Amino acid sequence: MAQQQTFVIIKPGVLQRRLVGEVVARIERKGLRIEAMKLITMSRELCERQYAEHKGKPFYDGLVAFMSSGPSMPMVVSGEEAISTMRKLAGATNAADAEPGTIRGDLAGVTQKNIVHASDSPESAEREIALFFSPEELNPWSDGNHDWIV
Ligand code: FUP
Repeated sequence: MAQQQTFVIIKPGVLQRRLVGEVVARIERKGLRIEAMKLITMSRELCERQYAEHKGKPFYDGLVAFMSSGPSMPMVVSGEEAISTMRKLAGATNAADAEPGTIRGDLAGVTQKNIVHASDSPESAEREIALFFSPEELNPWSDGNHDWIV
């Protein structure tokens, strides 16, 4: 089992719904490590770079408008198999398909506003982390000799 870094965005609307703690708590309870986090309002240009793969799709314009509509919280999250673990915690993209028990299943009613982004591959994670964070903003840490995580 490999240690990985993944990239997460707590999307616009989560602050307004006072759900940041709820989302962060789920990431922490799983034993993942938050190694970078900030609060920003994404520019349209940053959204376009983040979601370049979706350019031309029917939901693209709405997605860019939504993601730049208010404050969001990009994060770097690390841990064992962090990429797939974080995708499972997030749940299915489509709000109606997301299973109860997942972040989207419990908190998202609308697909466009589906609470969190989580990278889908090591290549995406690397690209997205570099897009949002400088190397100095990353804070790697370990649990040392304390085996807190079961
Ligand atoms: P995910 O990897 O789960 O974030 O999903 P995608 O990369 O396929 O989609 C990115 C974002 O586009 C989703 F989080 C929400 C939005 N989207 C829609 O609004 N409608 C769709 O049909 C698909 C995606």
